Amino acid sequence: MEITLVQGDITQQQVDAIVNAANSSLLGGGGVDGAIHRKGGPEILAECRALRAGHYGGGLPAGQAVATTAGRLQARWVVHTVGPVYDRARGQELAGVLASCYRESLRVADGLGARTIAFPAVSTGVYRWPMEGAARIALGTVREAGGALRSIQEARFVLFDGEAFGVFQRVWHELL
Ligand code: AR6
Repeated sequence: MEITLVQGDITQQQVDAIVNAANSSLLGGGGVDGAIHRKGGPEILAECRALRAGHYGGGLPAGQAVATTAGRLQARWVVHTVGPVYDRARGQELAGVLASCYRESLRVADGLGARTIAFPAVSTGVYRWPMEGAARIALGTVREAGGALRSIQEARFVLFDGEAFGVFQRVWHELL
């Protein structure tokens, strides 16, 4: 599996699966979540509501992932995951939850047969996770999980601005 880094808008990516930095309600929000629902249309929200009415009555717990249609987006699926809200006092424990977001998203997308997947920098916006630490967890976890996947050939990190892109590039070169 190849890991690639690009700067851009995740909703514009031509990939099989797009990962959404959602919240437990699965009912939408700002940031990546807002953009995905806005551009993907109401079909995504309809499937999210159905998930809430069924298996995820209490919401999607942080660190887990679940797939829906991607509606009008070019992708086939949106994989919703819920990152942890940053709290320095619980850094170690929450790092495990953030790593789980990436592992679980890969597992769900791989199970669907996705060959390409795009990730945002989960938890680094509204949830305030510092970019560098988040990049280490994201890149390290995806690299480690890559070996056990069957169908995913490319995991693409899509960073919204130049600063985040620069941090991910630097961390990736340090990990190599
Ligand atoms: N494409 C790629 N990256 C983006 C885009 C985009 N279109 N838009 C923002 N980012 P956030 P979180 C970057 O806040 O921190 C929502 O309200 C952004 O610059 O989307 O996990 C949910 O409903 C940042 O670096 O997700 C939750 O309530 C990164 O994506 C909550 O926010 C993640 O920012 C989740 O917060």
